Amino acid sequence: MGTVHLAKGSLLPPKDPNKLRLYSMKFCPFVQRARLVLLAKNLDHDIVNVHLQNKPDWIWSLHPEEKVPVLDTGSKIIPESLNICDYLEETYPNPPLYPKDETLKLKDQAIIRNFGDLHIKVFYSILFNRQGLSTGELIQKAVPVLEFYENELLKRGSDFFNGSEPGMVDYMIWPWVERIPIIPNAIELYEALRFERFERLRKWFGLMMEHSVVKKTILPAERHRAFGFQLMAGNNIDYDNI
Ligand SMILES: N[C@@H](CCC(=O)N[C@@H](CS)C(=O)NCC(=O)O)C(=O)O
Repeated sequence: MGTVHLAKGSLLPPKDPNKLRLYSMKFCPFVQRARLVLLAKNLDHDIVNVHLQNKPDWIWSLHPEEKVPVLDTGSKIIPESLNICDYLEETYPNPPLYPKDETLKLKDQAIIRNFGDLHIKVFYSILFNRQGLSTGELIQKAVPVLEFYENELLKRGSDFFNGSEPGMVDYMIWPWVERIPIIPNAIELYEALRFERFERLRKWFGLMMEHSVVKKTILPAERHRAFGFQLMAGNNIDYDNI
């Protein structure tokens, strides 16, 4: 995916005016959101990877906090994953990733915001487990979140949150679900969570793993894990060789 991660001193590569450009980092879950939407809509784009530990000077002109993802449309520079995905949805409405009904669309947007504000934090608190919680205590943290999505699928009565194909909710939460296997005690967690009650979520996970769009962005758990180790160790991250 894309080029090597460009570091300080590297020049901004020339841009094809007819192509969208995504500024990226290979292991970033927020970037993955934007990639999923670009791929779902079959939009021609190029990818410029950025070395986030030794950032090139031009990153500042793209994002006020010097983060990725950023989308360059040719006429606009759009920072932040949700801004990018909503821009793509408005500008390239096919296939639609939100329900047509405005009330249902607002509900999906609320779910996505809540995922970002709360559930991502639960994910990282389980992943890093800085409080040294037991597997049982970690499960207590995970269950209400999983129940929320299980019940939502049940109420919607569909395989995906968006119906028979993934939509914005599916794509916006997927990158963190893909990273669940890197939780150190993921296997014990899976064992303990093998209840009937997450039947729909388990089916959703299997269908997402096999979906043609999602498959193009999936990285093996070993690579996510290797990235996580380098990040935690505070070493120079070898973005291009993980
Ligand atoms: N709220 C942002 C979060 C993006 C973000 O945190 N990106 C990370 C990489 S995964 C980043 O660029 N970090 C660089 C930094 O914090 O200096 C979004 O939704 O796009």
